[in-house]
Amino acid sequence: MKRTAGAVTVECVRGDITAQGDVDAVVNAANARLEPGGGVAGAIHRAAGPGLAEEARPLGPIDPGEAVITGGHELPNRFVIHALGPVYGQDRPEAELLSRLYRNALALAEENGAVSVAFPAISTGIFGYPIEEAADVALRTLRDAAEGLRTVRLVRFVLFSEQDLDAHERALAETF
Ligand code: AR6
Repeated sequence: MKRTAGAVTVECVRGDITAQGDVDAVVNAANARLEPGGGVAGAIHRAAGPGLAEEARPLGPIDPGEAVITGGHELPNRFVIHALGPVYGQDRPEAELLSRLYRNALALAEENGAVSVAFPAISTGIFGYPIEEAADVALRTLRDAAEGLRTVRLVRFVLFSEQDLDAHERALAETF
């Protein structure tokens, strides 16, 4: 499913964040120390090879809502944006931190001239953020940021399950 806001296209697809060869930057659901972990981070570090952790580690630790950028190493993307989501029920206020993360990740993409960016459903796995709430925050933040984007022209949400895809498609339809 696709929608456009001005010059920016937003789409939701089901898939694997490590298999988005047509986008400039992929966003990693990182941990504070920017080390390989489970979930998205584990998959990204496995696909990128050990050079990614070597480049990322000295940039940490980061706080919830923050993001840093590295090269893509063996991934098919120029950049990986490592973003730390809030742990639901612990890092508060969750919605503000998650929204800040999306804004920071988009700002890094823009500073580096990325035209296309792919996001997983950050914080909704190990960090326990309810998928519907997280999808709302993500899509609303993007709608509010879209007008100010200068280089980014495509934002893709890559969802692992059909249920996560449904939640994002609903939020996309309501917001855009
Ligand atoms: N492609 C797209 N989505 C995926 C993939 C993939 N390859 N693998 C999992 N997902 P999570 P978090 C989905 O737990 O909640 C790590 O250990 C998954 O189904 O990766 O932000 C880090 O090191 C879920 O919907 O991220 C941190 O410590 C979503 O991606 C911590 O987990 C996010 O799940 C971060 O937790």
